Amino acid sequence: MGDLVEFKNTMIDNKAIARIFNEIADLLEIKGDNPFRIRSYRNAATVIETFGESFEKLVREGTVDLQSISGIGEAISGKIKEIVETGDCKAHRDLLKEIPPTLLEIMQLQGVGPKTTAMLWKKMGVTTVEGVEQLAAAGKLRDLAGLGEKSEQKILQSIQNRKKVSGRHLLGDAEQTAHQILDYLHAGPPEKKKRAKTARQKTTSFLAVPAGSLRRGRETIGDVDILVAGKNCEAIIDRFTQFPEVESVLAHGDTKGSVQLKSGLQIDLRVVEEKSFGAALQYFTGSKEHSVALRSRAQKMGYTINEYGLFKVDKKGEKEEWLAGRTEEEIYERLKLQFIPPELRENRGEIEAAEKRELPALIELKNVRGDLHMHTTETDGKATLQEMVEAARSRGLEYVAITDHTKSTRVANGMDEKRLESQIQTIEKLKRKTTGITILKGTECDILADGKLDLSDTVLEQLDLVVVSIHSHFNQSPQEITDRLERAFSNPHVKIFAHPTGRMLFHRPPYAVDVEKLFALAKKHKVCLELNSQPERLDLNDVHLRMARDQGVPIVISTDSHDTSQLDHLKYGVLTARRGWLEPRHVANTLPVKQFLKAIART
Ligand code: DGT
Ligand code: CA
Ligand code: CA
Ligand code: ZN
Repeated sequence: MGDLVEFKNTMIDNKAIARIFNEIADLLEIKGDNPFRIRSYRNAATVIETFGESFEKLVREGTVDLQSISGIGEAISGKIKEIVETGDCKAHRDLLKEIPPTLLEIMQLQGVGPKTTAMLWKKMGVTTVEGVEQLAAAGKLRDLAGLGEKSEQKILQSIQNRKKVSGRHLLGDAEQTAHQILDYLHAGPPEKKKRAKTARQKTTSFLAVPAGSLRRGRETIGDVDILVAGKNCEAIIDRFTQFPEVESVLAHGDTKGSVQLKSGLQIDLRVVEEKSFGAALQYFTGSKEHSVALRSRAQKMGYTINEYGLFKVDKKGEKEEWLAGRTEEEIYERLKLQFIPPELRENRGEIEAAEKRELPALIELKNVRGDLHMHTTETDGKATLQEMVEAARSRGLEYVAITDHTKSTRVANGMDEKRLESQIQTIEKLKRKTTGITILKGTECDILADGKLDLSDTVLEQLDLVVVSIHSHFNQSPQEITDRLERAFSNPHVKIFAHPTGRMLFHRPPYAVDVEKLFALAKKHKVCLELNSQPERLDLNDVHLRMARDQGVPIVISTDSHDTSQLDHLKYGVLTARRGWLEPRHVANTLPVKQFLKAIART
């Protein structure tokens, strides 16, 4: 939304003025205002944008009566002057107070006009593209007057296209793509050599691993870096450039290939000698900040490191002797450091900790025994209760909590007390038939604007696990949110606060939660904070997790799955937890179910 307000104190070109008028027209259309008035703003916008001279200049010089220009009436002329003089327009501002500005983004989607936007807002309470995406993905948009399934697909496509242009990519998307490419590379030789079986054996003799921000598990990825060591490397680069999803080949050399995929993601592949694979992996994993600090340590010790290895330096500062480089481990060892896991390599104190041999024993995927946040077809999930439980069991989880939405979240078909009680019965029945996994009866209960919970205590007390979250009134002040949380957390049934800051990567900033106060409240009331593993959430983030850890705030890692396949998102949560320096002991759902329930009990 930054582009709505960016032009204060700057030159106002015709385009900027036109944009304000177009937005006024958009907002009036959403409002259902007089069509003639809307038309006059649109006309004026076109006239201004295509006009030969700068309106700013015309206004400042004052020699031309703006109203003499065809398409510019009295009202518009006044507003042009106002915009040139103040950089802003009151009518525009007033409309933005009345109508959520994020609706303008919805209206820009293909297949969505002002009427649909208004309907989404007024009838369904949807104000963000993300909300539209959820509805469309759940097949709930098609029933909206006159839309149909085809338009729904078109809208979904348009939302996906929109994501591509943002420059960075979600960890989840990048990781999946990287794995597809690695599988593809390992599956065979380049197209031109058709010697399927024997060649397959040959090409398995190379090592290919992701490096860069992907290996460090950052929440967003600029480009994917892949490192390859082995023989027959030209063939590997050839095959790489022939990956079916490639849109264009950016570079194709002897030791390096670079491609842009149809999704917009760029992949760099580098081939290195086995002897320096560890050094190259260390170098291309980064981060740059970590590597800089590491290099300066090496220098002090009389070494130098680069992507080829660690070398001893003579008195003249020249490379003397190759000492290490085959593995990362031997490089860190030479530098008298504990091996530093990639997720910690951000120069946030890891080198100092490694020197003292005090690195955390980071949590691993296999440590997580339960998943405490997931949805079923009862609300906005795509899989049934049975399917979710079965999928969790087949992934080796020891327990799951079923946490469907509550009635205030109408877009997700949230449940009232009656429906939840009936789900409780269903779960009881399923529990009697199920072995090998413990099913916890839960809810993801909305915290209403004033901090009250969306369900009555009489039904909350029948549950094993009450997860609460904020899904509305995102624009409250920090104080209002603190008060809201204080009230919610004082309900003794509340055990977990889900996606605590509400941010959605590329979609929505966090609400104005005061994180320090949140941590204090969580500790005071013994409420666990969730690390939500959805790639677009990863909320709490790595920095917050580390603060929470240092302050002794209990954490759980959950997937918030809306489908069986999303149970695998747990790995993104664990990566983020590792970036937050978390050990198993900081994460309550690394405990077996009985101990877990005891640990989160509030009395
Ligand atoms: P990204 O792609 O923006 O998500 O972040 P990275 O960390 O993957 O950065 P990228 O792709 O530009 O480079 C991959 C790694 O290569 C980076 O983490 C460290 C290393 N690297 C790149 N440029 C430099 C450099 O100028 N100096 C040093 N020391 N390392 C570099
Ligand atoms: Ca990268
Ligand atoms: Ca790169
Ligand atoms: Zn949820």
